[in-house]
Amino acid sequence: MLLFVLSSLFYCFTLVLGLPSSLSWALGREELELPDLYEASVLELQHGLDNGLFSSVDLVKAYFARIEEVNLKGPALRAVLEVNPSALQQAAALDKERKISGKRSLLHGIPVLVKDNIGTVASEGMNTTAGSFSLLGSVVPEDAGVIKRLRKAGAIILGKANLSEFAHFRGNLPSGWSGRGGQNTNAYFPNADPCGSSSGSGVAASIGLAAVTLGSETDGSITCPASNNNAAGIKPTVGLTSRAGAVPISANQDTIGPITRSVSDSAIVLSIIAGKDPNDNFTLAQPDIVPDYTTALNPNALKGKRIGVPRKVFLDDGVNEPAVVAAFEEALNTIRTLGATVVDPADIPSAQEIVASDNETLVLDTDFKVQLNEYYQSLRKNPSGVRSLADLIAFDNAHPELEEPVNFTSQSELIASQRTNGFDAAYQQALAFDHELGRTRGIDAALHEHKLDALVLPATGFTTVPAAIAGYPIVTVPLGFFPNNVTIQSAGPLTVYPAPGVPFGLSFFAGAFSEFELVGFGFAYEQKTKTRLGRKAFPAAIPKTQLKDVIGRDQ
Ligand SMILES: *[C@@H]1O[C@H](CO)[C@@H](O)[C@H](O)[C@H]1NC(C)=O
Ligand SMILES: *[C@@H]1O[C@H](CO)[C@@H](O)[C@H](O)[C@H]1NC(C)=O
Ligand SMILES: *[C@@H]1O[C@H](CO)[C@@H](O)[C@H](O)[C@H]1NC(C)=O
Ligand SMILES: *[C@@H]1O[C@H](CO)[C@@H](O)[C@H](O)[C@H]1NC(C)=O
Ligand SMILES: *[C@@H]1O[C@H](CO)[C@@H](O)[C@H](O)[C@H]1NC(C)=O
Ligand SMILES: CC(=O)N[C@H]1CO[C@H](CO)[C@@H](O)[C@@H]1O
Repeated sequence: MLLFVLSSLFYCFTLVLGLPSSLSWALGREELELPDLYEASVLELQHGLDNGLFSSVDLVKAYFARIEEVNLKGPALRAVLEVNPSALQQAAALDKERKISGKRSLLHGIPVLVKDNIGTVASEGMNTTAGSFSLLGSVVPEDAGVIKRLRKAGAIILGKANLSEFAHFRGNLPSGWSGRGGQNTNAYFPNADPCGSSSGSGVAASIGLAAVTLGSETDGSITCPASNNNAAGIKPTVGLTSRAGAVPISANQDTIGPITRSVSDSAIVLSIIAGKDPNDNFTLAQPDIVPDYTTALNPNALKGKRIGVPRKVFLDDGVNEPAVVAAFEEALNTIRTLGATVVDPADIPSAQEIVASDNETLVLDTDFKVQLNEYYQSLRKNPSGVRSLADLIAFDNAHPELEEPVNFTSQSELIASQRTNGFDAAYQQALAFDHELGRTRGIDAALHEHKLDALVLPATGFTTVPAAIAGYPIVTVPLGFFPNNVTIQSAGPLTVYPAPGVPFGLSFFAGAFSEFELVGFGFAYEQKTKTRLGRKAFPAAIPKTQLKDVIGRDQ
């Protein structure tokens, strides 16, 4: 309301004085009217767009400039692989449409950065490579299912985010590294681990290099970068969002979801990308109606709920940083304050077996070979000549300067996957065990036994595994930051973790298609604590360009 009055006043003012808009922005009112892009929410951006304070063209220009400031220059975060050469043109068309017929959705004219394993048509000018030179210049048959939904909703694909190459399924490599993008790093401490595999999406969300981002998760790849980068993330139930057109690991575990600065923004994005897609038959098993997840954003959502703490294995053995443990115990008190009953402990019966089992490895190794071969075969064109997993291994070895620089040579996952024998009896057995361990004797059993609405754990450690093998959802929100005196440790040849000020998150998880409830729980906790606002990125990693710097300028 206040914003609206101010903006009307502003328009009277410019009209009367007839100042060119670039000048009037210099008069000091912008602080009152223009959102800070470090933190700006989708609703704030829509408010500004609807009221003509700025356009989507301005937004794209501002985000491009912010990427330019920190991606290769300054702290060289290497979060973004490519920006969309068609984005400004698309933004102009969407601005015009907004004026004529209003907005199509809450994502109309909103710039979205997507992980580079999510296919976008080459005619637009960007590649889809999962970070690998073996896919540079490849032509995908069509946009990925989630990209089709984003475009239909009026979103602008701003660019492609760096990632752990092949979503961390290449080998024993540090998170956030890809042949094409190099080592992506965290904005909260120089050279800190951004976590992966959706590292670029997490880092970009954390400092406002885009309005919102998409990542993908097979086991931890949305929730961990959300955790390390002070962001909110939703890892949807496998089959809620389409994987069609994404560079695969496993149809049994892959899922695409948002990483954003707030649960509200994630809920907005999920409401648009969720839904059935004939090109991904796992999506046909979802409920017929996609809920409007924004109606789950209730600060009292935890009231009267029962939230369980599966301490055995996942907390006891999985989390050893004192700062995380302390913040988690405090979070349990907050959850109680919000009216929930905390059931502690509420163990997952299969906990010990889950961490001891190699069933997941066998399933993923097998699925990856079959599906990656299919992916390469589906391409209209691939200049590298790579058409299979076997070709990929040979390509990497033949191009060490691109794909195997010193300290980044491992292809152990590719090689293990190449050795698998398809969907044989051992595979079927392993998949059945995974469902039993993750679902029936796992999350379902814990929920049922203790009459719970959800489970809660720090996002670190192996919290992601039960939900990964079950195909179940997780909502992650900021929990805290490592203290200034934490001992800095190595996380790879170029990265450190933990380190002072590096964030960590809190994960709520439950059964299939429980996103609506989990979004509510994450939102209630986020609104009560506002942890994200407790710390900012290190100064050099905070982009300086704001909307006032681009409005009314040609550049
Ligand atoms: C990505 O692909 C487009 C064409 O599809 C090409 O023009 C562009 O140069 C490529 N980007 C890079 C970084 O090579
Ligand atoms: C999806 O289709 C494939 C064949 O196209 C089939 O093998 C698979 O079982 C189907 N999966 C589901 C979940 O329906
Ligand atoms: C798969 O899980 C079952 C049940 O815990 C276990 O008995 C079996 O050894 C596991 N298989 C592998 C390959 O780890
Ligand atoms: C860091 O500081 C806190 C409180 O100021 C103290 O309790 C803790 O022992 C210190 N940790 C280290 C590793 O020095
Ligand atoms: C490789 O890693 C080692 C140890 O992490 C480091 O000492 C060395 O400088 C690295 N080499 C290069 C070329 O980065
Ligand atoms: C947008 C951008 O800065 N992309 C860069 C990502 O990193 C690669 C490798 O250093 C560069 O070639 C791109 O220009």
